[in-house]
Amino acid sequence: MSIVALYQVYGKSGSFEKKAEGIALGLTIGSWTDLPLLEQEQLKKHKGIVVSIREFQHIQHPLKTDLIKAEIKISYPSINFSPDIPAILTTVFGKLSLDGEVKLLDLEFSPELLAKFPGPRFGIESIRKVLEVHNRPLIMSIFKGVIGRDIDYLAEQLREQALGGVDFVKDDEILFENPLTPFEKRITTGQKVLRQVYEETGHRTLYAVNLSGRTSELRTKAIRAKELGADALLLNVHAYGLDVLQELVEDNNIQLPFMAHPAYSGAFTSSPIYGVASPLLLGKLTRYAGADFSLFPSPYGSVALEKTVALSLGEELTKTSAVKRTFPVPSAGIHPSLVPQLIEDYGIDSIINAGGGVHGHPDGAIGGGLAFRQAVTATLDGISLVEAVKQHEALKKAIELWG
Ligand code: 1AE
Repeated sequence: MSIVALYQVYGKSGSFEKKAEGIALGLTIGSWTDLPLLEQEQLKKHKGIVVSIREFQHIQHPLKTDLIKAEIKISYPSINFSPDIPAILTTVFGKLSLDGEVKLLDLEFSPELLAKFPGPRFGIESIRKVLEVHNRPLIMSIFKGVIGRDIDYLAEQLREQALGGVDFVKDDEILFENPLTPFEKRITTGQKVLRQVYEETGHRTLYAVNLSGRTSELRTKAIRAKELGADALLLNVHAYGLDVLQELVEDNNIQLPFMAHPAYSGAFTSSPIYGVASPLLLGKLTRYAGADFSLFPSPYGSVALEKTVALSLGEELTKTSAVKRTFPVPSAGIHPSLVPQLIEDYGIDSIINAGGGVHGHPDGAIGGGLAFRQAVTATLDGISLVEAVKQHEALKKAIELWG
């Protein structure tokens, strides 16, 4: 069992062997050549191994033009760490993350190590079965402007969103425990509203409620959510840590789908020279920790990721692996005109997620949801949105507004 880490570093051409060996030793046994032969033999199985070094002669440091980029691969024997994300991250990027211009790009888990991570409990296929929607991307909308509002306001907003035909509604990630819309009340009210809409229209919408509070409270709250009939839980995973998500996902008393929100992750991912690559943190590790959905900034919206990064993030969530697939949810600033691009980039096994793009519709959230549904149907039927607006009033108003 082992884990192989891929790092991006900068330096002078020819300097990377020394740097790589320093990392491999520094994060494992500390020193090597100074050790007596007997100790070398004893510690050999614990030593990090430099697997490869690749110099990019033509890619310079963004600020220091005399330095070039290199990628270094180092393998760490799993005898050094317990099979959990905190131990893995501390092994491969613990002190190293504090030590100059190094970015952790990827981690390759050996099959034996990956077997210790059950991944999502539900995954794309099971979520689709619950909704009985199999041949299109799902559509999600987000409560907006609900801080300081009471439960009746939330109920009305939920009803409007569901009537628009969205598949999921999620809490805003900034809606925490509060006296006006407490967690349990949101669940029971949400159930009632969504049951009514289902009875009236035959359309099923699920609601992901924000699981928040101190870490020590989360398990009890999640079990209560399950008892009350919650559909799914939203978690600000990167504020809590991935292992908190994994604990909750693996708990047999909870058994609810988990939606990972990317709030706070930019603190780790945004720098081009430091931190952790987005496809690793919001993609691979979020999937291995068990999220059924991972939200991330899309390449086109208001808080955009670079396109290649956002695409490889989606791939990490859906590519063949021993663990189930996680729904990619490219988000932020999404409106109906972006639907063809979203489907081209993420395929149908993805979720189209919008807050302002639903509520900002001239006909409110009902019109917003409907416009998204119409844009999806047209795109999958091979009809351009310019053509589709001739038939669909809600879509027409959305395109007039957002372009
Ligand atoms: C990247 C997360 C997006 C999110 O949570 C959110 O609230 C988006 O809102 P809109 O669609 O940008 O209004």
